[in-house]
Amino acid sequence: MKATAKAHTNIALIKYWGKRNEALILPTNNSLSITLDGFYTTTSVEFKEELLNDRFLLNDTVVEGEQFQRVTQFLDLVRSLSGKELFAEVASVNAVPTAAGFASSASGFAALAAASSKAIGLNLTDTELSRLTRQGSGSACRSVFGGFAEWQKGEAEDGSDSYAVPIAPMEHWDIRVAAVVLSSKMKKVSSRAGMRRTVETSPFFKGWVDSIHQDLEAIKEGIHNKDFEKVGEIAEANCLKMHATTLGAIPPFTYWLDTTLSVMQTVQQLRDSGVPAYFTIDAGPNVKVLYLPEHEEKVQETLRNIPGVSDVKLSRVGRGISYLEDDKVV
Ligand code: 2P0
Repeated sequence: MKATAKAHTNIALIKYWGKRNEALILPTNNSLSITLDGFYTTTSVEFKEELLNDRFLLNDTVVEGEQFQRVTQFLDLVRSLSGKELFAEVASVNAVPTAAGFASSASGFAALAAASSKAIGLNLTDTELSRLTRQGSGSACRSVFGGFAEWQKGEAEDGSDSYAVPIAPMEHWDIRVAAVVLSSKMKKVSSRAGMRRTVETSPFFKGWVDSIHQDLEAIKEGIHNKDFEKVGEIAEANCLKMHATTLGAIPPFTYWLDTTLSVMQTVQQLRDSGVPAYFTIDAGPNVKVLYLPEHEEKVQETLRNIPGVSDVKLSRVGRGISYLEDDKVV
């Protein structure tokens, strides 16, 4: 009863920002992301008769507290789906530098969902796996798929129609993402708390939700036609709208640092000089820059030279879940 799965992080071009049901992790809006090959988590899960509790090792260190609780609560879902009351040993290795500002929860929960459901004998379709993964962490449901994926928010109160669907495979389009690392400090407002405060108090939240449909339709057309300028413009504007909602919250907050603005301005200057590049930012200060392969050298050099930038990590579009045996994909 053992399985190992590998899942990659993703970066949203249309952001998930706001829940309509916190317990089931149901969002207020659809979102769309690129799965990234550079950052991933590999997780092994083994269910054993003799265990009296779950155990969770992350990078060879035993994890307790809140992080452990989230893993064990997720395993409870897997146990109840399978009807088997067995505890598990979970070992994860993260190739997602926390400092790069990627949510390791996306690759983490996608790998955990895939490995645990396989180990316990559930034979899930990708849709079923995405729906299960969502209940660990919302953005993780998009990492079940490679390439470009959309999380459909669904309408049902039980979440049965809230899962990700593939929009285009990784081979469709070679676009690149540079993760610009500014700060490794823990953020003051977690994305969960930030979403909640925004939904409950920001007068801009309605405007955010109302604008999503148009952004989604346009970006899907842009992805289909490989129209980089169109995709970049929509992604950048969508990110700015998401961050604008936090300034209207009570109390107001922002994830940006002064260096975040420096990177944003540098990206705009790159564009003015004829290099198409666009930024997007998640619930943290670090900036992700979208660009095309032919501009990799120029983009990387420009970003590295910004004062306050500590690292720039490059990634291509990545694959969805894979299962491993003896380090080989099966
Ligand atoms: C996203 N973010 O679409 C957005 C953009 C942050 C900003 O998904 O509470 O860790 O586990 O569902 O998925 C971060 O939120 O939140 C996130 P939960 P998650 O990628």
